[in-house]
Amino acid sequence: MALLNKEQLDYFDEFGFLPLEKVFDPVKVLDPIIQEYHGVLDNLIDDLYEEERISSKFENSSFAEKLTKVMQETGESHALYFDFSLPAPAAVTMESKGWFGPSVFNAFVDEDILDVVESIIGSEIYSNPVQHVRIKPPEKLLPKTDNLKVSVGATPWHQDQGVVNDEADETNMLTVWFPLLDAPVESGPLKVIPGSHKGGLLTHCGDFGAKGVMQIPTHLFDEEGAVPVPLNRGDLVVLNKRTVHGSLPNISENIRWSFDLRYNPVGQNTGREAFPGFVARSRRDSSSELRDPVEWNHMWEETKIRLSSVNSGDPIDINFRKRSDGNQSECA
Ligand SMILES: O=C(O)CCC(=O)C(=O)O
Ligand SMILES: [Fe+2]
Repeated sequence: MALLNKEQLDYFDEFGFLPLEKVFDPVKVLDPIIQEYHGVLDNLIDDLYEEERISSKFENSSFAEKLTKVMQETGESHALYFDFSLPAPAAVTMESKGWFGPSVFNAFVDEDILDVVESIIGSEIYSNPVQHVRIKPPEKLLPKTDNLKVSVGATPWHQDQGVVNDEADETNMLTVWFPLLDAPVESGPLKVIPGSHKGGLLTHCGDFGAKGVMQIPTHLFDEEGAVPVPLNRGDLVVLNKRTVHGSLPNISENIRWSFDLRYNPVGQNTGREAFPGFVARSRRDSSSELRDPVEWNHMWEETKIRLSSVNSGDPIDINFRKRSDGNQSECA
């Protein structure tokens, strides 16, 4: 993929999002990740089986079937086990799980993806540590617990600026979302409000609908204008940090599996400074680019050790997901 053209950049400026087809090679970028996650799921299954929390290891089942069974039998998504992140800093312990595998890292620094990012935020690109994998089984197969609804149900309306802390308010943060499996509308891809990035940061209400979930009340924007963004493997969508978005429910027969990554210009605040980012591309100083997946893995391991020791001693108040703005009277 080459750099974006003027028409594409104008579209992004006008609507605050830009879906792009066939940006990268899904066989090269996605298949190794899927392979890696088979191992992650099997490890989780071994752990849960040992703890007698599941009835079987589901050995002859597909990835999707195994994951669904695990969620059905435990009533939990185990989302953190798969995620390339850590819980909120105050909750990090040495037992915290996450997945920081080489194929995941390779996607973060994929040249085709970085070309798109460079077109929008420039050539000095920092990988922002606000990043998630989301694996959502068909809703009809899951127990209707709040816990599962929050972690693997449809994502409520928000702006990404509203879910990082306010130190990043001046940061030119770009969200990159792509599916690992084809994500048609019924599988629950993103939905966006075109042009909503022009209206500034809206109030995000805590515990709205479900506990711990930040969401923008629908009377603050034009929900009728929402458009779904179905994508196939190899496609991606980029979002402005103020574009109002969420995701649709997964009413399909298959899992809905996506990565959402964020990038900002080198030197700007990530909004989650307790977690490690890295230089993904620098035309000015290519020696500053991180290209070693093992080093990236170590950075997260060290973060876990550091935050665990803080938590087991004298807990400090780390600024995470904290915003002082927003008019809470709009949340009623
Ligand atoms: O994939 C989802 O359900 C939500 C993703 C999202 O909010 C994001 O990419 O910023
Ligand atoms: Fe988001």
